Amino acid sequence: MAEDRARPGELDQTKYDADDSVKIICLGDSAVGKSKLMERFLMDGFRPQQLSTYALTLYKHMATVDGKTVLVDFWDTAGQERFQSMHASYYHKAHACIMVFDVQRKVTYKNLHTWYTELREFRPEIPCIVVANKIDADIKVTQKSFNFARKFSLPLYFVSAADGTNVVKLFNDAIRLAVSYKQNSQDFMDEVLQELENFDLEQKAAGDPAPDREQRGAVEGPAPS
Ligand SMILES: Nc1nc2c(ncn2[C@@H]2O[C@H](COP(=O)(O)OP(=O)(O)O)[C@@H](O)[C@H]2O)c(=O)[nH]1
Ligand SMILES: [Mg+2]
Repeated sequence: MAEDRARPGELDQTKYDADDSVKIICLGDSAVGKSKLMERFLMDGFRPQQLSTYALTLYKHMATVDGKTVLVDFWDTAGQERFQSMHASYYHKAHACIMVFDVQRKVTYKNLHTWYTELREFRPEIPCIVVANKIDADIKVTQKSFNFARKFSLPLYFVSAADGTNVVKLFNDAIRLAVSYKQNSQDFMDEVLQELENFDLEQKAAGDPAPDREQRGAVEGPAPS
C-alpha cells in the first residue's frame, strides 16, 4: 500500500473503509453542470486533483458532522460520461451519489434512467440525490413536477451552480447521507461478505475442543436407579 501511495496517479480506495472518510460520486450527462456545482460548493480553497489515468477529478473537502471531522472525496467525471457509462471503479465503495440533469435540456432528464440503472447495478443501496440544475435560466421549472425522483423515492433539489441557489444545502445533505449510510446501513454485498466472514469464524470455533456443556452433561446425567 505504501508503494501505491508513492506512485502518482494511483488510486488507493481502501481509505474509504476508514470511519472518517467518505466517497461521494457525481453522475449525469455532459455539460449538465456537475463540475460547476462542485467548484461552486468548494469555492474557498478547493484543490481539484486531476487523475488523468482514471479520467476523473477528485475534490477533497473536510466537513464536520455531529462534531466529528469527516474527510470527503467528491468524485467528478472528466469526460467519460460522454459514453453514458462509467468504469466500475468509479462506483467502488461510494457512499452517496449526486445525480444531475439540466432543466434546459430534456434529454439529460431522460438519461437519468440510464445513470440510475448503472448506479444500482454497482451500489444497490447508497443514498442518491436527484439534482435539477440551471434553474437560474428559467425559474418557472421549479413549479414543474419531475416524476423520476418520485418514482424511485429520491430527494429532488432545484439548484443553480451559476447563482449558488441550494448548492451548499445540496452538498451538506449529501455528506450527511453518506456518513449515515456508512454508519447504519450496508449494501447487500457487504452484508453477504460479513456473513461469510462470521461463518468462517463459527467453523473455526466448531473445530475447537468440545464445549464444557457436553462434558458436564456426562457427569450430571441421571443416576441409574
Ligand atoms: N445558466 C447556468 N449555466 C450553468 C450552470 N451550471 C453550469 N452551467 C454551464 O453549463 C456548462 C457545463 O458545465 P460543466 O460544469 O462543465 O458541466 P459537466 O460536464 O456536467 O461537468 C458550462 O458552460 C457552465 O458554465 C447553472 O447553474 N446555470
Ligand atoms: Mg465536468
